[in-house]
Amino acid sequence: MSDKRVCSYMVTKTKTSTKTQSAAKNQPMTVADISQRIAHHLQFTQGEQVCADQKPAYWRATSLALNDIIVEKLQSTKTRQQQSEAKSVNYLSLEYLMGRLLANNLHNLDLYKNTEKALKDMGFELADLCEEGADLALGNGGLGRLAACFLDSLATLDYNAMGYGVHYQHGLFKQSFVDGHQVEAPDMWREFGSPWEICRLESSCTIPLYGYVEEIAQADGTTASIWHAGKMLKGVPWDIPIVGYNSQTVNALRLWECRADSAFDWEQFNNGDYLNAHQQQVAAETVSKALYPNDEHDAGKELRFVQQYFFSACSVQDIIARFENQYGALADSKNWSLFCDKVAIQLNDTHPTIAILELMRSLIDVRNIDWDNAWAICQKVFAYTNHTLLPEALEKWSVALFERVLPRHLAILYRINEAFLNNDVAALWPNNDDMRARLSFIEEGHERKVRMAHLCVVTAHKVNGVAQIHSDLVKQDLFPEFNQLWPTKLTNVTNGITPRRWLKACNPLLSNLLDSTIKGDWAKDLNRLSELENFADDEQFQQQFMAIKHQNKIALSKEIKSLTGVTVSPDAIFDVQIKRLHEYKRQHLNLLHIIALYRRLLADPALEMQPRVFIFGAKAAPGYQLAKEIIYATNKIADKINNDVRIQNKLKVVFLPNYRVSLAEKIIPAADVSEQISTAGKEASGTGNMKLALNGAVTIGTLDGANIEIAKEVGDDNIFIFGLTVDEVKALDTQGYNPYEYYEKNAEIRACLDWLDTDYFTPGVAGELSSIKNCFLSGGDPYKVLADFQSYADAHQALDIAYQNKKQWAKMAILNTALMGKFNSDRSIEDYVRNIWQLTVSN
Ligand code: 26W
Repeated sequence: MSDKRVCSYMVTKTKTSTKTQSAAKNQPMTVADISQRIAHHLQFTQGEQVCADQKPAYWRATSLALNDIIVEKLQSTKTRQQQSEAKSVNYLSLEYLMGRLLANNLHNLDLYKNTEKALKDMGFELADLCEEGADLALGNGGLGRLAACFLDSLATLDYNAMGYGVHYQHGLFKQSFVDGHQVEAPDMWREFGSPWEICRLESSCTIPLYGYVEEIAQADGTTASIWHAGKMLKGVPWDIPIVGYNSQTVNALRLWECRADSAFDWEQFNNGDYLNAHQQQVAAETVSKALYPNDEHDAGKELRFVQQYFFSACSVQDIIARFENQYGALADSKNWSLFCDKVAIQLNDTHPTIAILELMRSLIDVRNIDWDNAWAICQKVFAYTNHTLLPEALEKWSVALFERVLPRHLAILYRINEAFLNNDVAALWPNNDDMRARLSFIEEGHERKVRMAHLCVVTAHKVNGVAQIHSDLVKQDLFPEFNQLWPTKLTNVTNGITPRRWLKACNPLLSNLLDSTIKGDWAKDLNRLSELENFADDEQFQQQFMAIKHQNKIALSKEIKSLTGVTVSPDAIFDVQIKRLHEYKRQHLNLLHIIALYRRLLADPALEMQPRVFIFGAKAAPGYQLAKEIIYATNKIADKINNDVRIQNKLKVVFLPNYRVSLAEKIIPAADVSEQISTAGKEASGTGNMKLALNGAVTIGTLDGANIEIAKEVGDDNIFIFGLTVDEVKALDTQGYNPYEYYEKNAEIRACLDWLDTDYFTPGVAGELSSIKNCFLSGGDPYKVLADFQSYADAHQALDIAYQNKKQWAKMAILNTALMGKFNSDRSIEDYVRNIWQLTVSN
């Protein structure tokens, strides 16, 4: 420990108190206040001990000190929200990709600079300490990160909102590479507890499942259903505060942890079988043990089904309990309609669909509300967001499994289905069995299945897609009959990203430049960035802007060196593709083009070409074989290219391991080029495209998802669009797509693919990369990589030429930053508020 540290610690130690003067007066925290709070936690929470590495202790003490301030604000927010009786939105999502919280919370409370000073006096760099925190990686990709951005915006805009999620013990797996292969290890984000969580024991709930339903005839001729559950789970909520940026509000993200219900299971198993009772505890804990690492693919496992139900039931019970706490019992008929005025529930994809059935059950069986009223409430309260059109991601659960785990819920589902088919469907398509079969919640076949999306669409008052083209396709291709039935139900809310995390916090150099160039707070009103248009041609500004990009590239080069051992030059074009690994996202198109560039360079070492570094970051679902093979092939090809002196460093390829939010925060500020190259019609929106463009990267992309809207904002001159359109992809499918044609006609494609059959990239083991060639040819190339290859390669050539003109490129980069105002998640939230949730601000 340095003298300086001992000294500052001793000084503050004498006057520790958790509530400091400036907090009490609601004034900004001074440096002294912050030091004092940190010292308090070092001494009393941590019981500070002298050890070699003090960073973890200081990170924790700083986080705890900040959390004290945040919790005070959370309490005052709660009081204010209760008094104003503002309607609340409850965001139900199985996934939240929160990333790290320290820097972001400090920025949002405007305490970053003072905390930096306080820690400097103690001998620490705040930026270094922030690196100590684990990412909260409780999600897979886009859907989970979107949920995190939305919570940030809801708090920033002072809306009354609660995020509900699962308190996974292990978030998304950690990824490393061993000889180029992906290896997974468990994520231990809270091995020693997290400083941000508060356990709300008082709000625990019990969740029944399994068992059977008894129907009892009532005196009035109706039947009452009594569910005799075979098992009980306990839901324990952990709250993570969500701090708004420069706002009055701190909301909460409530994450449910599953435990055995002791009263139930201990009693049943305790008699003479103490150890078996422990087994029950362990079994219950598996429900919230781990995040399912699949995106866009439904695993169909019972544990996942139980996880979804457990989560949905805890959340619904909690929503009702919070309502009844504030407004009185729901069984009181006056309060039914009040419930709809005060509560909105948003389903983040179909994963929490069972919440609909659970709310029906709670109202009918527990609160004696009649069917029609219960159904009317559900229809008013629920809305559903669709995030994907891929058929393999559309959830279907086997009826047999449903019946075994949730017999009462299945009975409710059947009744909703019957009413829907007999009333709505029969009215528009009388005597049409084909239509009944198509729209029924039940897919018939050798294994009957429940179509979760159908229940969502029929119940929800609004169903939205996440970018205009995606929403159009939801209407045209996915749910055309539902759109005919209810022409105003299907709508669009284009996704957005929070400019706080994705510019202010992750790119401090650019943020400072924007602060000094733009009037007002651009981080609160991102449209202000359009003022930069006036500077796009200004040479001095161009130089400043590009000098910052260069600084960020130097920082990323160091990170690349330490993560991969590869040396890259910050003078090269940094070309970035960061997202989950999936065939439809076409990392293998990027790879095929890299192979082509490499061939061209070998054929002509003097080839005129800007030096280029291709940077990948992607995790493959552990069971997704082809995705893993694409990672392996990229690593092997990278190895060969990076060590080939003949190409004089004109080409480098790096695959950064363990792509996650905190790594994205380092890559994005340093990117020159953003790869958004999915097959048209397959990427619902994309949000990485927005983050990269906001930080001054120029997009090379297809007319897919939000790329289309980005292109509209920045203009055709400031984006490189290539490839088939949605209509052309459809036409090609109708006509019959044959990848062999491209292989035969295009010599470059043929040479690149044949190269993969040799042992050139995998010395001594010919054919190790043949699976990649096969996925194009014998696999049928379902995502049309070969069809788009030439157009992609041409777009890259145009990009290369554009980059040579420094001023032209600077202008493009600046305009990309300037014109991203639309993609602020605050705008998305205001769209939801206006068109779907009908909230009012609570301040
Ligand atoms: C059942 C397994 C499973 C798990 C996750 C299926 C599907 C998912 C998600 C819907 C996948 C996902 O993250 N989709 C992405 O959502 C983003 C936010 O709207 C969009 O920007 C992406 O385009 C979309 O792929």
